Amino acid sequence: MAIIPPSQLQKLEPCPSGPLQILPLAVSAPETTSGATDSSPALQTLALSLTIPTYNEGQNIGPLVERLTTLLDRALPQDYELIVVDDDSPDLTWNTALELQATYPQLRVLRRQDERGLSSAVIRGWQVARGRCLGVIDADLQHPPEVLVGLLDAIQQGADLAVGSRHVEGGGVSEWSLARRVLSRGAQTVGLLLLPRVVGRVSDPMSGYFVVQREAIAGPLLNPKGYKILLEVLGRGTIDTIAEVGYVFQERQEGASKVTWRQYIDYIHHLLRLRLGGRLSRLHQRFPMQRFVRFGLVGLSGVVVDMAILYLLHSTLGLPLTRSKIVAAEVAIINNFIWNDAWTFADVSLQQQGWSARLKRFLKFNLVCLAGLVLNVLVLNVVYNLVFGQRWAYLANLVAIAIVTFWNFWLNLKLSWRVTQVK
Ligand SMILES: Nc1nc2c(ncn2[C@@H]2O[C@H](COP(=O)(O)OP(=O)(O)OP(=O)(O)O)[C@@H](O)[C@H]2O)c(=O)[nH]1
Ligand SMILES: [Mg+2]
Repeated sequence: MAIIPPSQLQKLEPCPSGPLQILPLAVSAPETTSGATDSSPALQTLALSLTIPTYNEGQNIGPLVERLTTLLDRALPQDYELIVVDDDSPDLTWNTALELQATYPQLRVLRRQDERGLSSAVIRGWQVARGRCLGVIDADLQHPPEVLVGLLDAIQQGADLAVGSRHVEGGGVSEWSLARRVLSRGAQTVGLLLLPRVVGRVSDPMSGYFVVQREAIAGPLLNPKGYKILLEVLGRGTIDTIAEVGYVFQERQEGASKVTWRQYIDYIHHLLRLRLGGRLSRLHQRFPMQRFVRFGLVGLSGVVVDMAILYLLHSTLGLPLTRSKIVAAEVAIINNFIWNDAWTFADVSLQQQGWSARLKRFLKFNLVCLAGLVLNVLVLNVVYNLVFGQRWAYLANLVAIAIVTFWNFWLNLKLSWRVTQVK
């Protein structure tokens, strides 16, 4: 492992944490809890801040920075910055970038150690940026740097967003296999179906090469998932005018791709999140999803207990079905209470410690479940006698348990475990 001198480490910029939100240039960034000087963009503004997300791009970063600075020194002399956001690459890309700073003072380097992921890396870069325009480019030279000039021109002519596109005139992909072309187009089609008003606004919504006016995305809380940061910008930003500039996606010369199947899953997740937007978060507020999942898992453990006891009493000891079921269900209720109290509603029980409080909770829980038990026995008998016939007691019991689980959850939620009530 290479030893990096402390003087080199000092050149790293602190990485922002907290909400993924871009601030307008006039507003100072909130002070960090560590008391570190914030990366307020108010100090000195620039025309462009270009973020370069990297992971193991040590061989590419030098040539990229050289090509970009040659172009930008002409287009925006002294008026731009390049921000490398490296996720602590094993090949020490961040250190390679730091070494470039001697030649390219407009280069800033962030080494992220607490977070991972392309989209959030881009936003972290924009959070320390001083640019009135914010851009992103891949580090692996697949995005031809020359196209940046066209993107900047489009912004200068009034576009809120200028996107490098493979699907307009002048655009394309160099040597993609048929499979990759199909996957890329397939992903776009899925996007069009799920989120037509966002994905349909540009010809290449999968592009990771674009420049956007800061004010078009300053404000809203960003919440990207995976690779497709452009979706987030289109979905949450205030973007009126969009320009597209064709570019040919080059073959990677050095380093390895980081694309895996995971990115496709993240992409669908991201689309759904944008699609459901406020509705999903409102649902989250109203419906305690995590508790429900835990309640369901505890319920499942209760099913095992219930089944085992029923088997023991009815099949092994030969007791009548109804009596066996009542005992089995009560043992399952006790099991469920213990787990729910210690896990599902642990936060509530912590506030009400002591045996008497616990006993009260148990009695309440039991009362609610008693209603469920009566229902359970009724359903079991109806299903057992009328639907499945004498041989299918366990299947009948499963159906009864499934129905009663819903009933129990609903009742417990409304009556006994309601957080507002017990708090
Ligand atoms: N900071 C950071 N950068 C990443 C991460 N994943 C990928 N990148 C960078 O994001 C850019 C795009 O990633 P690639 O793996 O090249 O993805 P791609 O260009 O869609 O696919 P290929 O054609 O296979 O290269 C590159 O500059 C990567 O180094 C990550 O988790 N964190
Ligand atoms: Mg690439």
